[in-house]
Amino acid sequence: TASPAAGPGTDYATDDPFTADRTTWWRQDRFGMFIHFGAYSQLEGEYTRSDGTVCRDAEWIKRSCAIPTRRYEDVAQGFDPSAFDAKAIVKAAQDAGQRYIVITSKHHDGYAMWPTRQNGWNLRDHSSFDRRRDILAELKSAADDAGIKLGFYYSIWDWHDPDFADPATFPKYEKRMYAQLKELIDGYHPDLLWFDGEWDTDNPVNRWSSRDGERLEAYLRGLDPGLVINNRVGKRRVVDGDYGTPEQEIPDAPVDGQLWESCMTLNDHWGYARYDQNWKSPATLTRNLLDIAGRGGNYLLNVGPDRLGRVPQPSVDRLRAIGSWLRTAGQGRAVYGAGAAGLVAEPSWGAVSRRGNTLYASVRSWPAAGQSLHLGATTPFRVTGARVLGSDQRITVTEAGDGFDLTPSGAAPDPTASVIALTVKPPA
Ligand code: JFZ
Repeated sequence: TASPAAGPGTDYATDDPFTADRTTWWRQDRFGMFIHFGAYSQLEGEYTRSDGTVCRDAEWIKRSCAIPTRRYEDVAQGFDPSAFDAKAIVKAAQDAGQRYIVITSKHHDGYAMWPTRQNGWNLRDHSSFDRRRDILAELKSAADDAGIKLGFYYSIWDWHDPDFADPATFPKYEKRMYAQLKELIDGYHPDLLWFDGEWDTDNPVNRWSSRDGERLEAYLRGLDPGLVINNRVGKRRVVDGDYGTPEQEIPDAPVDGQLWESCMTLNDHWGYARYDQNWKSPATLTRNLLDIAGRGGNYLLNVGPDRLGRVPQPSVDRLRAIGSWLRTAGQGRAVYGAGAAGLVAEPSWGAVSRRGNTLYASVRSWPAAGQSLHLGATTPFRVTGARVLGSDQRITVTEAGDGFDLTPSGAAPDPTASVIALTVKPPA
């Protein structure tokens, strides 16, 4: 059984990593919704060439299917996401337990999803959509009503603007990009900007330099010092922006000295692809969130609305399943406001996060009756209490080898992952 509570002394609650700065909400919220939606959504992942053959891809379809610009512009002209329902999207995020939303304001195809004044290549001026509507404004208002933060993805790389490709005119492109970002900040007051397309490319050559990134970040901070910005604003992976966007889908350990966020898809595409039904299971998605939280990261999980703006039902169902896990028996405490556990080695049977003096061990392989879970300590600590969320069974804690054995008295209350909350104290 748990050892008796120790007397006063230092405790882990005082080493709370959540010192206040502009990233505080983001570090605590842990879980967000990514939305890939743009002119490419009109094709729903399939382009039929003039010879009748079909080429498939999602938000990269113009590039990977070599769609001539004029054809792609025709596609965009027919784009009419009349069923886009900001309230329904925000509700889907809320049902999932997602506390922020990041939507593509402009992807690599350069198409702006708001009525930008910098060019006509946007959802109001080049579409069949109701000219009075502005989906970013609708989303901002619905998110505000729900207390959900809103961020904008913005691609630096631009396939459409002719000034992008030519070094002589690149400064003109850059000026328009600055102006677009100012429109977004002044007009929609985003909480976060998620840059992309900063990398070296050909066709068109991407000349974005680390100095360009530094200059842009300083400009944005001048407009709104509270903005959270990802590191792809520049080319210096660790120092640019507020957090990293790891290339591995989920890093296998906490990342030293850098906040990070894994963005992932629910199926195999970011943008809508009608043929892609390779959905990840709710258990996998929930466990990904737990692994990420236990390694101190955030999870940005993507939906791709169809040509009318509707989030696919399989996405909504999976999001709801994750949210239902989080709402069960306070299991969300293993995620929100919790971070990398420290103190312990990541076990093979699950993930461990910590908030202050509480370790949350999320167990996906619950031991058979009489068997135990080993928790290896990387630094000495004591365990003064242990319980299973959503169950009144007892957990026997015994010191064993480099740590503790945890022996439950009953079955797993949750088949996806059951959370053992351990109260821990530094050694007396
Ligand atoms: C980029 C985009 O090209 C893609 O369409 C999508 O929007 C995604 C979220 O971001 O793709 C990337 C960018 C960076 C890496 C991988 C895919 N990376 O750093 O490994």
